[in-house]
Amino acid sequence: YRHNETRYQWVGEKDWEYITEFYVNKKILKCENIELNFEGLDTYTEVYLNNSPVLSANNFFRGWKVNCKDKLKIGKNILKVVFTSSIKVNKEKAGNYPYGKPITEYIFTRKPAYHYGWDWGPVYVTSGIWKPVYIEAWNDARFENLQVVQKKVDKTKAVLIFKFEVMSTKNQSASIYLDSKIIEKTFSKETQLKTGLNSIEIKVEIENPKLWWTNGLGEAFLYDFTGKLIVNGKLKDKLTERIGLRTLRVVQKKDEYGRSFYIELNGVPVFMKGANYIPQDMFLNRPTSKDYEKLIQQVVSANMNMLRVWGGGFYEKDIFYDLCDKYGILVWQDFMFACSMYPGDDEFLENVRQEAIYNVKRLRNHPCIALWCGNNENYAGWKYWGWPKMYSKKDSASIWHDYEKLFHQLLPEIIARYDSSRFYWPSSPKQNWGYPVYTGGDVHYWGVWHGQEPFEYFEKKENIGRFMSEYGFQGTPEFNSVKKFTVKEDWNINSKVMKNHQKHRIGYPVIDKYINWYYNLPKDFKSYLYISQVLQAKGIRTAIEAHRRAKPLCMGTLYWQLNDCWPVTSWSSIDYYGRWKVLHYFVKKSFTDILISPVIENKIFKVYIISDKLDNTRAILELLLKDFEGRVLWKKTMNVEIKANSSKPYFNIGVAKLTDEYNLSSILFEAKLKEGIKLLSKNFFYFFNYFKPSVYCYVFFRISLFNLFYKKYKCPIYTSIL
Ligand code: BMA
Repeated sequence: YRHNETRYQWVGEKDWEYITEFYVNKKILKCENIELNFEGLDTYTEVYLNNSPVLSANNFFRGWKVNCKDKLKIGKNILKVVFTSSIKVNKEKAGNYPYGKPITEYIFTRKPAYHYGWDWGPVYVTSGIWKPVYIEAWNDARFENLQVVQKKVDKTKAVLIFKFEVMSTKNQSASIYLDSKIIEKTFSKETQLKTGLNSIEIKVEIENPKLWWTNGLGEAFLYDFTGKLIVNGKLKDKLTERIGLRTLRVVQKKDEYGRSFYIELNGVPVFMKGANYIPQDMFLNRPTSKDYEKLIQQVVSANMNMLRVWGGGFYEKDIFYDLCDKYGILVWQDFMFACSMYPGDDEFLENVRQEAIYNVKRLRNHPCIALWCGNNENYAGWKYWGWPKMYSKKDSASIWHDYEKLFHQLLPEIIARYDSSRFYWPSSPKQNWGYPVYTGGDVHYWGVWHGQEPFEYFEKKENIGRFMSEYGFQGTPEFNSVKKFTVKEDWNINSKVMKNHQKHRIGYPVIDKYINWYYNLPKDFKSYLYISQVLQAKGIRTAIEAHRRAKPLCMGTLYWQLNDCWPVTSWSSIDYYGRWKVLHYFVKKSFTDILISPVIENKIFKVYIISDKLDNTRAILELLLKDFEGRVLWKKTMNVEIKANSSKPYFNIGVAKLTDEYNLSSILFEAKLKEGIKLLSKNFFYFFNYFKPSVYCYVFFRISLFNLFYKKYKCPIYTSIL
């Protein structure tokens, strides 16, 4: 609310103590094993049970279990949890950093990086218990984990191996039963458990299985399996797992454009349509299951099939992945490292190892997880943004060595061991804008916005890579949302409050510049909010359509960013309060499985049709030229057979020919695609307003400067400045 952020910084700078009391009865205390289970602690934590230390924790991203049987007593027990400010710890560690100044101080703490502030988020360095805490008491044996390995999956048969981990307190015989109501079968295994951890495998075969498909391609079918652990005729533990049967590969092979990078689902190349996802709040215990459900439904209704869980946030809660499984949304899952270079000492690496094992084991049975990715932009910063120049040659070699240990050794080893069928990708992006981007891997294209290039640059060949994992443009929240965190005196873009809720250094000036290029400067605050949203939508639609037209060269487009973690002017398409910006409506239209997309390429006006469907589609294409009074000046109707999974132009005409016959500045083009009476896609094209003269001058100036720098320093101007 308003500029509360500036008033509450002290909270993160202090240490905090949480104390509670709870009661334990005889029955619990008699159990062989009693564990205190913390699912999430933020972050440097000392735990005391009845005044005895029981746990020292140092990682937000994982759960902690401690045996506490000998510390408990019947009746009242006191639990004290003490948190040390991570700001203090970071400062201290930064002071001992062996290579001078670290790129950021948050690298020392395994906690969401965005808590320390981002270009769309405030600084709230939280401390506390962010997930449930409970006591678990058990006898004899229990399930520790289940991994379901899909050995073979096709239309005729699925062969699965259920790998149970069972903890036993003694040598004893046990049975495991596994059943699924859907296939109406029970599988079982008798086993001899040894004291400690045991592995038991059950093979399951399903004839003619129903496959799991992404949103738009079919049903995201899920099979429920229930496992039961029986010892001496008594049920000791029970678990349920939902499995989606699918094969998924990230295909990188040589082709006519370079090296591919696409998702192949159940043997079919699938174009990824989606967005980058950030945490839904600064305070992660706040979003409810309902909030998750609402957000993922908004993703589904915008025709998306992928989200990227970005590395500066956190490994999401189970419910997030459950919903993605249910609705057919694939997840590009980053490990939680972003925009920096991290330590590589043994203690740090061991901490990360435990975090990675914990999360990989927690998430690996979800069909929604498409791939694991090491980090966000750490490699880009090192390779393209000039970070090594901040250090001596020797130190930069050591920092890079630390990078390799973490992202080229530790994490891929963990994936190979715990989730071997999934693809590991060391860093997003592989390729950065300003360099040739189409040779392979994913691309973050920030020429528009950070590089202040016009929207038309989204369409340039050299800016479209094999998989566009980031690009974006800011828009403000709408007035109803702004009213929620402001009072009347704040209703000015330059007010203290509106500036506080804009975290990009030059956010508003950049928006102004683009408004000036494409529209006119708005007359008042409300109009500014409105036009900034229209502008954002126009820009991102240009990108999405260009990326989809470029299929199969480009096989994925994830704009930055889906959502917000507080009310702010940002790149999001849905604001903090869940309201759609104009962009989200445009995204929904631009992501339909069949899209008409008109464009001028090399002086030829072309009408593309892009289909993500797996079958050919017969449709009627209706093309119209209209003046601004709505009079039809020209009309053409054609029967078209749209090839499955393709992109190509179905109508071409030279721009010169059009100019001969029409005054292009006073007409518009309208294209409709119909299947019977059903409208599949509709789009407009304005020949005028392609851009204003001021933009031409600006672009000419930039390109000259760019070329000069490139020749001299062999890198783009932005990098040289950095
Ligand atoms: C991207 C992201 C974020 C950032 C966004 C907008 O590159 O990875 O770090 O918020 O740009 O600047």
